[in-house]
Amino acid sequence: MAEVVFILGSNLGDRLTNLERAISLLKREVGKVLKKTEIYETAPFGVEKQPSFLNVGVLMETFHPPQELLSLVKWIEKRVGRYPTFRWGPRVIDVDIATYGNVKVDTPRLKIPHPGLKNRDFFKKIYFELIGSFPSF
Ligand code: PH2
Ligand code: MG
Ligand code: MG
Repeated sequence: MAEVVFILGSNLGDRLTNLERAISLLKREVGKVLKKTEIYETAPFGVEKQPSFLNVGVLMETFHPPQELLSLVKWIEKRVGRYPTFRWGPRVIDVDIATYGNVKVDTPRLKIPHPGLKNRDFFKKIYFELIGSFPSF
């Protein structure tokens, strides 16, 4: 069993509903929710000319190993209505695996801890709210 930090984002369509649908699918497919953060409205990172995001963090426990978890997450994003755009572009829903216990993963498909934990203030803030300390990697 591992504790996973998910960071979800949405900046297209009904952002709040998109986040809620993703969280309810995470509950159904991934495991128990241990903690949720406030929902934050955040300025777009990377590509600035796009609508602002709603972001939220969820701490969960899961038995799924990382790569399997990623496949589940991609399926959930599709179910919520995600369609392809471009890197850092607008999206209906984004479910990022920020951390997975103390496990490190470095494959082309999946990087854990999520690289965004280094340079995105809202990632750090959400992580802090869930874990009580700032990421040390
Ligand atoms: N996600 C991105 C790109 N930029 N900006 C904010 N504020 N929130 C996000 O979740 C976000 C972003 C790509 O995943
Ligand atoms: Mg992302
Ligand atoms: Mg993503």
